[in-house]
Amino acid sequence: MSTFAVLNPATEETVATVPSTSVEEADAAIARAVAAREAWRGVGPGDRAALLRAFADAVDAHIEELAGLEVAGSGHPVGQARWEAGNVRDVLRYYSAAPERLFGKQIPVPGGVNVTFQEPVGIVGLIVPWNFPMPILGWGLGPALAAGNPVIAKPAERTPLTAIRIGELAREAGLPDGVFQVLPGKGSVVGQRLVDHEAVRKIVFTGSTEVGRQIMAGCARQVKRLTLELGGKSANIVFADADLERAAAAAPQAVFDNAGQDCCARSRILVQRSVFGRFMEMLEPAVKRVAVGDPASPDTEMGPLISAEHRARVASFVPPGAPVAFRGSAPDGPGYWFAPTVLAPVSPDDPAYTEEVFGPVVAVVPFEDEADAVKIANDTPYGLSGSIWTQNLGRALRVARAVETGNLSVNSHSSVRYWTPFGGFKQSGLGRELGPDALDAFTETKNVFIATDG
Ligand code: TAP
Repeated sequence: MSTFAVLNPATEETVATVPSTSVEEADAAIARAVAAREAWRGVGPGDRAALLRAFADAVDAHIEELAGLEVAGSGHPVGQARWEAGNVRDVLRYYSAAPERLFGKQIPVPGGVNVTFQEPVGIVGLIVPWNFPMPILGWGLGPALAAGNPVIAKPAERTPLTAIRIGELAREAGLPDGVFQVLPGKGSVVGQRLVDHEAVRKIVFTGSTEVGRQIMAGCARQVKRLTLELGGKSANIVFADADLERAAAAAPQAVFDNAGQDCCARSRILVQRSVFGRFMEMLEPAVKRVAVGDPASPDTEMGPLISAEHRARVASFVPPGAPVAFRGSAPDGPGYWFAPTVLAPVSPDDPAYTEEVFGPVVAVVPFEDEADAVKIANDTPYGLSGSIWTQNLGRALRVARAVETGNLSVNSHSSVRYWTPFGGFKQSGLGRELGPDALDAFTETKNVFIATDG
């Protein structure tokens, strides 16, 4: 049996050794899910809701343990890791309300009536990246289970620990055998098998645009349903009339949260030229204040990067001679540390300006007017997120409509909530189902005509 060593990104020590699932083991898990499908679908809405609430309670009772696993296995600051575990609980509770509200329509037609049913789509494969192992798992798991589907999750090879524990908690909470299984292992083996196996009827993929393209092609071969959330290169647009102090204070969090390993990171800050100098003066102390260090300390705001390879990739965006305006700090010694880094002025063909860095590096760019800001913001193949800072509500709405991106915040750094939709434009994917309509993506509509004239 092959295994994978999970390393603590802050110490480089081995935290756990996890078996890598083989294709044969993946097939056996899919067979268990097939066996569980009818029984899970047949659990009455109220009972399914009660099981989801019991599952949420089990997660709630283990928040500290789950947070500890994420601190050790992913290097997330403990405050953030607690929030992430709580997010899984909250998502399960939110979707526990859905089974009892999952009903179709009745449509009068000549000679009878049509009725519709929202049927579970079938086995759902969740392929999860390493950057937010818990929330991204929960966002697929909650609506998929609520709609009556068995779920098989493939966590990222590097960060399987919390998913494995959440899988155990589901069993302890009473979810029947085969309804939720977690298969740690390689994307090219387990993930690919979920995409290729005919019994898996939907894939929820979050990850890189490159792998997303392959998954989309694989799903197309079997006309398999697909949720696709990919990369981003989002803009944080600061107009001259904004509350500059607030915008500058929030900008580090908007890009350095999770050490910049966030698809929604606002990794380009666009600042109106007339206030560029003042904004940079305010941004510098805010960046230097970011507390980078031991993820287990409650005061830490930013931890290490996930791996040595990833740190080398991030560092390649800041080569010798790069236009570093200023940097924050990071510990020395073991651990995959990288100090928050602000680049300016940046040329429009600099990879730090054009590509997703997925690390704590931000490019600050001046713009002239509203039209120029929109043009620069849209000058990317991605379209996931972004922020707009202005006191002018009309401008905020105009710019929000003009920026080709799925999740925007006005005068705030954050836009992702499980009870609101999560869009994706251009090569950032197809959008993610969150909010009250998420079950539409985990059910098929069945339409039945009943003749009343015979
Ligand atoms: P990927 O390399 O794309 O990996 C994502 C997941 O896919 C992992 O579980 C990976 O397994 C698996 N995988 C790899 N090859 C596969 C294949 N051929 N078939 C099926 N599954 C496969 O991305 P990453 O490095 O983990 O995450 C970083 C990227 O994800 C960034 O570009 C980021 O923007 C994006 N991301 C997007 C979002 C949203 S919400 N849009 C959220 C988080 C991350 P292994 O672990 O074995 O490689």
